[in-house]
This record gives sequence, C-alpha cells and structure tokens, in this order.
Amino acid sequence: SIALTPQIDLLNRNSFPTGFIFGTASSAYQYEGAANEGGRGPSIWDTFTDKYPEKIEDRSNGDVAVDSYHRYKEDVQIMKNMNLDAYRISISWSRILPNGTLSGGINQKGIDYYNNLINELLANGLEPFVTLFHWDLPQSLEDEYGGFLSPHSVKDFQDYAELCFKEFGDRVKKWITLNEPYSYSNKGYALGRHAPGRCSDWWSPNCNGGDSGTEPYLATHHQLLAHAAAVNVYRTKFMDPLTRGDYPEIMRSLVKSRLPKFTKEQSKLLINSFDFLGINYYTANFVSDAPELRNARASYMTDPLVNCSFVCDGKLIGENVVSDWLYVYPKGFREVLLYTKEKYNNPLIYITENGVSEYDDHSLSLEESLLDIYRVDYHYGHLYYLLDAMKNGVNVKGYFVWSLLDNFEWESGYIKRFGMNFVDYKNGLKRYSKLSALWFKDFLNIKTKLH
Ligand code: BGP
Repeated sequence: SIALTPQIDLLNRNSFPTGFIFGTASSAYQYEGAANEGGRGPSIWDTFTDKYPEKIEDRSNGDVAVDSYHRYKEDVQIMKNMNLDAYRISISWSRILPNGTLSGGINQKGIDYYNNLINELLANGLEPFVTLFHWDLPQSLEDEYGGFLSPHSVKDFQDYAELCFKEFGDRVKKWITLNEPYSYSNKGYALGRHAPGRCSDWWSPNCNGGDSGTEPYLATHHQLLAHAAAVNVYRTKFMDPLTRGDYPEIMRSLVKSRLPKFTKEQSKLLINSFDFLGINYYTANFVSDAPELRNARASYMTDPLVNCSFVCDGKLIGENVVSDWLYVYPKGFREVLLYTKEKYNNPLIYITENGVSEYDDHSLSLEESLLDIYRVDYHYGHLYYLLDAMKNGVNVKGYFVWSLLDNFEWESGYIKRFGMNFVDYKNGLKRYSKLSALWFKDFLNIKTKLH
C-alpha cells in the first residue's frame, strides 16, 4: 500500500495576498549610462570614479553602465515577459537639474527621458516606484557647499523633489525620497569607499578630505531634513499633507556633541513623515564580540572570498552560507520584519531591495553564468520567511528584487553580478535570462498551479 503524505503547496504568487506587488529595482547611475548625453550634468559618482579609479575593483565607471537610457524599451519588455508588476527606478538629479538647482536651469531632455520611461512602464502594465536620491548627487552642489554636509542641501533637495512631483506625480504614486541614507553617509563620509570619498586619514591615505567622526552624522542629519522637507511639500502641495523626531537615546549618549540637533519644528516635520517604509534586506551581521570573529571580519575587509568553514560555523549563527561576500540568512528577513512591526507600530512596508550577487571571475561560459541556482534558492528562502512574517501580522505590500539586470555595482564595478538577467559586457550589452528570471516568471504566472 502507498502512504499518502499531505501535500504542501510550493510557494508562488498565489501564496501572497491579492494586490501584493512584485517588482525589480534599479538605480540611475548603475543602469542609465549616457553620462554625457542629453544635457546631463556630472554627479559625484562621475567625479569619484574618474578621480579614484583604484577605488573601483575593475577600475570601471557608470559612463555606459547597462545603457538603459537607450534600451529602456527593451528592458520594459523583459519585465513584462517576466510577469512583473512594478519597477523601481531612481531619477538622476543632475539629468534634470544639471547644476542641481532650479536657478541653474531645467534640462527638458532629462524630463522627457523619465516621461518616456514612465509612460512605457505604464503602457505595459508596470507601476513605477521612483526614488529621488540613489547617491548620485549633482557635482555642482558638492563643489558649491559640500553637498549633504551643508544645510543648503535641504532646500535644494526640496526644490528638486517638488519639480519631480510636478512633472511625474500625475502618474507616479509611490515615491521614495532616499535610498539607504546610512550607506551613503557611512561609505561616502566614514569609509571613503563611495562618492564623495571623504574620510579621516587614519582610515585611508586616499581620502578626499573629511572627518570620519563627524561628517557621517552631518550628512545623515541633512538627508533626514531633506527627506522631511520633500515629504512636507508632497503632503501640503499635492494633497494626497520617523516616529519620535529625534535620534535614538543610545546614539545621543555615544556620539554626544558630535551629533547634530533638531529644532522643535524640525522634529515635528520628521515625525510620521512617511506613508510607507522601504526596507532593503540582503544579509545578517554578527553581533556578539567573539575574538575569532574579529579576525574573520578583518579577512572580510581585505578578501571578498570569506572562508566559509571558518565564519559559517553553524553554532554561531544558525544555517547560513556565504555568497561572494554576504552571509545568506533568510530567517533574518523574518526577524527584521517582526522587529520593525513591534518597534515602529506596525508600519506599511515595501521590500524595496532583496538580492544576491555572484563574482564574475571570467572563468565561466555563458551557459554556466546563466545557471544561477543559488539565486533561485536565495529568493525562494527569503519569500518563504517574508510570507511567514506577513502571517504574523507584518504589513508588507510589495517585494522588489535587486536587480533586474547585472549592472554597475558601485565600488565593485561590473565584477559583481546582481541581475536575474545576464548582461554580456563583451558583446554589446546583450541581455540573457538567467535561470532565476525564468523561475521568477513562473512564480509570478497567475496560471501556475503546481498541483
Ligand atoms: C544597495 C544599493 C543598491 C545595490 C545593492 C547591492 O545597498 O541600494 O544600489 O548596490 O546595495 O548590494 P550590496 O551593496 O549589499 O552589495
């Protein structure tokens, strides 16, 4: 006789509530290319990659990137074909305001490009999610007053945001002000590994000026104020009008006088200045101070290929594997979501990035490169724990994969591949579906019935 085991439905779109959005994410500097075309002004990433080529692993830059400026129609078809619902892009500030400010003039060609892209998305049933700042600050603002180190950045960001709301707000309903402000401040002003490359000399001999002890806080402070100012404009002028309005206690007691202060009005503006929270989840970090891990950490700083058998001791953190350099820990996704629900009063959440990369050491054939089984595994695991968190009351409405295509991965250049679709950099940037793109397409197919 045959014992029948109860069937468990494998995960697919139908496991998620109706209306849940699945998309992929991108950003202007990492995708667009056309750096010197269409009237775009330079950004701090153009300057950084030009001035410090050695800070980019393969000494590359985003001049061409994956050429989405010219190939956006082709990319929209790839998304449509994958059954996706939405696409997260960012606007290049200096493409629409080449000097960063309204008084410096609006570049109509830049506005046209985003209009075309947005219209193309909508015409193909894809909802645009638009990030205003994904790290590519106009160089002129960096030159004029030090970018986000200066309070002037708040007003200029507000003007830029208002322009975007006016130009695109009739069709774009989901706005994200800042992408990972912590990464921007930490990598750009403490470690000096990202533009504008500022840090203290004790950190790196190649710092573009700076003070790692104070500047990251200032850059964050002004990003927060810029965020609140933009949201205020959106709410007061577009009538669709952080929770405590101050830094956490632990941060105030540790950073003391180096931490900038909010005025009462600024605090007020910050409180509840969001309709949804965008969470980017990739990895987990060790919290306990185990000496042997300190060594591992040091090796990670210098060597991207962390020795898994040393760091991935199951006893220390549970089951996890190391991709090219990040710990893959899907359960942590659920933990961070449950934590956010408890701590911040169950906010509306979109997962604005989740993804995994592989290192391209040029040893693989095209066929081998397309066989990204670990990426399917990565997303399946994370979607599983996402759903589990949602069953426990976390209010998530959408999930964006980082990324649609392989692209310019900041200080790693083109060596790290994050795409569900492969870009052949040696052959005219031709796109090929990896296994994960085909898997996701099937996952999203509403007709998919596994049994
Ligand atoms: C995020 C950025 C993305 C992308 C991604 C890659 O921090 O918003 O632009 O670069 O990281 O992951 P990671 O930087 O963890 O390698």
